[in-house]
Amino acid sequence: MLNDNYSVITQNISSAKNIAIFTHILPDGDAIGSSCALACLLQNMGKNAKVYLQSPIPDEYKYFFIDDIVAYEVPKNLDLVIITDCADVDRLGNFSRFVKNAEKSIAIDHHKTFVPFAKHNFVSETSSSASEFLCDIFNNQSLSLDKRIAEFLYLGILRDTGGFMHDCTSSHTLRVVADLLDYNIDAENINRHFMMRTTYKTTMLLKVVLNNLSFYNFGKIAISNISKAELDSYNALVEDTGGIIGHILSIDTVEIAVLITEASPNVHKVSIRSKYNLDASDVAKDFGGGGHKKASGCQMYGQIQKITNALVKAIQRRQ
Ligand SMILES: [Mn+2]
Repeated sequence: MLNDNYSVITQNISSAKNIAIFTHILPDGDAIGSSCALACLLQNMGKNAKVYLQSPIPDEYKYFFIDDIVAYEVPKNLDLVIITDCADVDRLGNFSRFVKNAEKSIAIDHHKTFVPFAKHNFVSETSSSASEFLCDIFNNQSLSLDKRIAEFLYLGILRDTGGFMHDCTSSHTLRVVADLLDYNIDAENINRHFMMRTTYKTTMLLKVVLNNLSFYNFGKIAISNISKAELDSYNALVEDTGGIIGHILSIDTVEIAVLITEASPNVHKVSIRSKYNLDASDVAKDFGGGGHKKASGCQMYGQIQKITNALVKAIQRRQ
């Protein structure tokens, strides 16, 4: 059931000793930030609490010391399971069974698509991030933070708001962030490490993308691609293209940006971004994909030129 009585959370915590924290598979900054902040807070309260992940933590999060709060083997005899930043039970992957079997479980989330799956479910759709929502819960229950907890919460809010730029950033978000800054967190270095950093491979792929870039409709539509051979020449994976499409969309005339990446021969991962009113998910749906109004994707098969032409036509039809 859905709940806004946060004392249920503290009551469950105070009667538990061994607590496991889970988050969604392929964890992002908010998943890591919210779950690690909670683990630190619970450890400060003398609890035996850790975040359990089912795949190795992505390298970038090793910026933080996490060895004492992140583990991979879920212990038996858990008293309580808490799940952060997870919109539904499927996003827990293999760990969903631990939630189903748990006597006590609490989900804390911020997604509009949240489907209750724990014994107690807390969701705040107006929060930018699970991390922002956790700040509110900690405040409401007078739980004390420290610098380390504040840095994890800051990371979560920073990443889910795209550096306080997405429209999920409210005045309340910024007030919460102001309170976190009072813990003397190293915001400058966290910003640099998590928002302004790229890799050699990604930079080389950006070079390819700019080389292959073409424009349609007087510069409103921009499309580029990376072939499998080009990926291979830099020993790069599809994941290494992260952030590149943002460069295309940032061009002043461009309203719709498309990046086609050949993941394996003739299998293309298509990313679509929209700046204004054209619904990127509508275009993706034409090709069996989906997503949001401003960011969507689909998978397409065949020759790059045919795929490009089909995408341009699908976009032009909606202009
Ligand atoms: Mn989130």
